[in-house]
Amino acid sequence: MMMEQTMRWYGPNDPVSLADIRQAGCTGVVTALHHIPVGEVWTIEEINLRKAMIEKAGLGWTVVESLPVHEDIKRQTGDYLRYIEQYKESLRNAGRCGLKVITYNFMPILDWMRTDISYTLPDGSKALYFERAAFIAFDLFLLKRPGAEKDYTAAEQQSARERFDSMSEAERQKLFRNTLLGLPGSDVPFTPQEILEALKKYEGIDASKLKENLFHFLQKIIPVAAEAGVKMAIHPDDPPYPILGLPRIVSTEKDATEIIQAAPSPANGLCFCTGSYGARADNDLPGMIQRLGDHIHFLHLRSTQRDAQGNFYEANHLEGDANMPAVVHEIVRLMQRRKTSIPMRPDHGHQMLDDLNKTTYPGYSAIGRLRGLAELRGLELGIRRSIEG
Ligand code: DNO
Repeated sequence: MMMEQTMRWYGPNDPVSLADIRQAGCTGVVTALHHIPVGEVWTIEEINLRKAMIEKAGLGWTVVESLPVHEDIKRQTGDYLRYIEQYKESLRNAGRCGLKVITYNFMPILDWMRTDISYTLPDGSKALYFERAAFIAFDLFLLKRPGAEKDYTAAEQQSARERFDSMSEAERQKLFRNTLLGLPGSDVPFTPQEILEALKKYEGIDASKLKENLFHFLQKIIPVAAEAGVKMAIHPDDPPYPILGLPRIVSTEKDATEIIQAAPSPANGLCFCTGSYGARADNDLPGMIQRLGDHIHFLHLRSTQRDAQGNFYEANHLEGDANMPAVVHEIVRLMQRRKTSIPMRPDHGHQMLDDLNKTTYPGYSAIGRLRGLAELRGLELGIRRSIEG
């Protein structure tokens, strides 16, 4: 039994087609109804329409990424009770349509964050990059977040200043755009004022309050998910620590364990993203699979290369800091133990070859992901054969 091989597909407007994904060797896609505004119900009709489109291309759809959580739920403000009811309705509809896994995250305002989406590697391919000095320069000198200095040491502020002074105006604008790409609807240019207003709404919400809000949400939705036959998979924070003064609560093994304990059920689970958890040196990835494996419902496999300054870029899938052979070894054993196949996708990939001339979603060009998938598939097969003889 192999992992179920999928790729993320952003829907009909994705420049990477369903046929491309099928030719990469996938049996399914991971996708979402991106046209439905955050918080609104995913109806049976809309889900089935999308499913039919995917099945017509010879692929399956069982994993949702993502069913996003409305900001009101994360803050417990405004209409959050109505949004929770609507979330439940979407879960019931997803179950009725045969969807099995629902990926979501609980990162305030932002999703993933990088300072550079086309960091050129020695071989000429391009990767996503998080450069700490550039990020601090963004925070201090572009966003000008009140009180931001408190979060950084004098040495860090100094190197951010030097980094900022070395940038042209065009580079500064690019940094601003890149850093805010992980914001919902971020093809629209945000102004610093808009971001500062969004941040202001989180004043008074620290990590323990945000955790309380997540646990409350889970206690409401997990029984519904269980009844509907779907499993929830929370995606970790990326990068896995607080940024812009916002709390982050899904960054470590301890966080993941507390989340599972907050609403005990097989339906309360994890999207195990080796790239996000792996950006912290203190996360033991193979050990986390051993200890949390019963709750891992979806896998994002990728590796980052960290340095001592807190910078990291996304390495080739079998290189970088994640010990991918050890990770895949644990996954193979986990699937044997659970007697089930766990869906995976190669997370991100380098922009390379013909894709260097194309515009795709950052991290989601076809050829780099195809390379990653092919390497991971071979690694898994080799490990399985060596275990099973
Ligand atoms: C980035 C992705 C995340 C992920 C969400 C899940 O490439 O891994 O955007 O889809 O955090 O809710």
